[in-house]
Amino acid sequence: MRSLFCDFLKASQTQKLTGFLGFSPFHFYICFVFLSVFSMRAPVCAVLLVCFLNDAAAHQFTEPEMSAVRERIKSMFYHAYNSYLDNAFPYDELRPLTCDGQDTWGSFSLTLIDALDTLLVLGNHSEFQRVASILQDTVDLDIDVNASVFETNIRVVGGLLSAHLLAGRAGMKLEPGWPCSGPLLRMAEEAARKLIPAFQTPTGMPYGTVNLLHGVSPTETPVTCTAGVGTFILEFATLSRLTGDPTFEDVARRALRALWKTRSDIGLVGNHIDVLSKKWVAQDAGIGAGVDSYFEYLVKGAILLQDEELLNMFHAYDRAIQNYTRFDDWYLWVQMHKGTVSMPIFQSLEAFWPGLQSLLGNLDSAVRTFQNYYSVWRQFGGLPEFYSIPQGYTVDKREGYPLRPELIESAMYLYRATGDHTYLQLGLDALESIEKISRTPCGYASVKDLRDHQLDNRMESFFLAETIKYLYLLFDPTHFLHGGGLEGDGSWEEGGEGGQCVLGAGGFIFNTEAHPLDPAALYCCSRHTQERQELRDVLLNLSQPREKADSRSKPANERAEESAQSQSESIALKPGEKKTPPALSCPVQPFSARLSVLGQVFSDNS
Ligand code: DMJ
Repeated sequence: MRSLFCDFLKASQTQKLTGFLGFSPFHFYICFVFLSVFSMRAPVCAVLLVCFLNDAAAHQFTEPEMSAVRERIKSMFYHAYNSYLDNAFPYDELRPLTCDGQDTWGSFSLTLIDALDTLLVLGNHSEFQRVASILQDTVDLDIDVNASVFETNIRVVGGLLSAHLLAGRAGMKLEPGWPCSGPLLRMAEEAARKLIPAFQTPTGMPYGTVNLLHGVSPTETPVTCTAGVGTFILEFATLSRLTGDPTFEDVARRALRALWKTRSDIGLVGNHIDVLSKKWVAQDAGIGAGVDSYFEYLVKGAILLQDEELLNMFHAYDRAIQNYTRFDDWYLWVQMHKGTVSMPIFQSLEAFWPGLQSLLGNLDSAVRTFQNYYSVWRQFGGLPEFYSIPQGYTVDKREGYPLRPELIESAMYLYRATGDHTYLQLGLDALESIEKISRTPCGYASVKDLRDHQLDNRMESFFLAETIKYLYLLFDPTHFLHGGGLEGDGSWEEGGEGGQCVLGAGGFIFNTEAHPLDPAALYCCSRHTQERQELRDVLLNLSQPREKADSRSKPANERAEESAQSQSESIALKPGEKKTPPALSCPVQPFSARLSVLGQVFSDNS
């Protein structure tokens, strides 16, 4: 039956199914006939899907075809990017229908920060250098703006960190001590320091919003979404390990551990939590909006930091997720304490999950779930924000597609893992859809409604940071960001006076806004910090007054607590205050000065 049906479809196909709707009117007609005859929408459409997937996979892309697609992606990028610069900069975002700009998530030229590393991905070194220096000159974070702690972290801190780590490849002049110091790193650190007051709660879980000048407002709601609590470890640990200041990693870990302790008896977390009382305010458990990047960061944090604690947390959650929320390789929403289904819907944000599964090696499951999601894409030419699984259709008021990257991101990981050209076909489908539905003379507009292709006057910064980047990387399997030694020797050496760092050798970890982070740089700078710390301990021991030295004989846990307390008291800067670098924490001074302690200078060979 299945093969007969497939043959029938194939024979009747007059052209390849790469149109922006995926299904031609003929296929809708066939589906309709089968629905009427069998009244079994899901199985019939599954048969249709298998036919289409087989058909799509049948096409093998040649290198010239891939290269032509890469060129198309580049021109999409420049169409939007140039229009942002011409019509919207210095605002956060371009408004692609009215051809002007608006501030959305703050007032920090967000699109430019978010797009910076994409310039390097596309090979545009000179523009990367130009923009990096514009940002250093123009971005002011001392502003009276209420900003989302989560968004500022993933887009601003993440974007600047990634640009800092890629500055060497982009041919920028590097200061001594890079990658453990540098102007973009200092900007990222400044931005992150503005977020720290949000973490000063009794639980360690952060508020969702912070004023960049005044800290947390006394009237701020204590209710934060789960992702808003658990999506910091990648950026904050990177900052700590590069700069030698443990504050950032400490607060991110404290928040993660607090969240972990609030899971239900059946091992699930809900959607929104009160960060003061630890009470779950929204109790829907799932893998999509409000939660998604929490799980992503447990896995990627485990990889970036070689951290078993984070991986164990994820595995425990994953067991509960598979047990209670997974049905036919879809993931539903369930009540976090009872496991009963509360919303049988698929959300477009969930489409990152197959990519995450592939990082863990769960390929079979990843492929099946991807196929479910791809069927929705083909039904609409994009992923609606919410899709009702039983009804096989969009959900009221959630019909939009704001040009999100998640399905393309998963396609990139799955293509990397399987080599199956089905994923390239998805990429091409996505490109065609976006061109046909969203392109305006001024950029690319979010789709307000996928049913009639009405547009919204908004182009989110993640379109250039993520959607375009993942699309490009999907069609460039030997790009250095894929790691794996495909790019020559796969590594790139640089380093300050502390020694050479072999960068990029261990691949890259993308934060949830697609900003790549280099585990080798973290290792390299932590090594230098550790060496400096050991040296400092030796020197302090030699010169410390007796009673100070005595306090070191306290048990380790007491010392750790004291130091955590003094750190948490000192981490937030008062308005207008500038950070004084902790003694010997950064290798920015010349080597001999670095060893200047208590008035004595120890030279290289002393
Ligand atoms: C991005 O800002 C990030 O990927 C985030 O984790 C989820 N939402 C958008 C993209 O859809």
